[in-house]
Amino acid sequence: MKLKPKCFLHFLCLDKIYCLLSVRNARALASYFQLLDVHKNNSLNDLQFYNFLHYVTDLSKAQIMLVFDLLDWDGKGEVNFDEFYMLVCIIMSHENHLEKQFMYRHCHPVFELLDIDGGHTVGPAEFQSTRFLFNIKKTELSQIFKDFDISGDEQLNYKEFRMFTIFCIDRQQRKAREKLRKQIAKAEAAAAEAESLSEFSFSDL
Ligand SMILES: [Ca+2]
Ligand SMILES: [Ca+2]
Repeated sequence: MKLKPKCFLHFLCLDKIYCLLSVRNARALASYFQLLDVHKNNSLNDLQFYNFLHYVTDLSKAQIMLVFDLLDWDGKGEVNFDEFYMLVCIIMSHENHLEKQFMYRHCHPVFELLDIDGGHTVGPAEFQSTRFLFNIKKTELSQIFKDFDISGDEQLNYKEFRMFTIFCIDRQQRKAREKLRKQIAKAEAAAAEAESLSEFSFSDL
């Protein structure tokens, strides 16, 4: 999933810890939602929703309609502002490589979103069809179930899913620490090299 260039969402700023918009940005988004809501019933139907997502992302029609059905969990044929806001935060998280952070911070709503059949568990097929929302690689799926399906029913219940999100964040933080450590080591090596070079030129004079 990628945001198309020059669309309105590029002007919004997502909080990197909570993966939510500021009050000012949320107000701007509410005004944008009102512009899309041409029938003035505080919701978007599938056609309005499709045109919005088709305009701002590279998602296919099938993916857009799946997202619509996920958000419209009660089958009313409409998406209200709260659901729209959550979707925008998911898109922005994806765009900022914070999708795992979003899953961790908003674990329960995400779990409910991915539980397509409402059976209170997320199965491999549900993960497979929704993985584009949170950038979960196809090759990761079987490992996820191997590692976190403690009860062995080939489904993740909420506790198992929560453990998976904690693991994702932990792995992400470990990678970030490793990256920082490498950057510091590189900077120290460069500084040491510069120092030895300056010593060499002074002794040379
Ligand atoms: Ca399910
Ligand atoms: Ca399980």
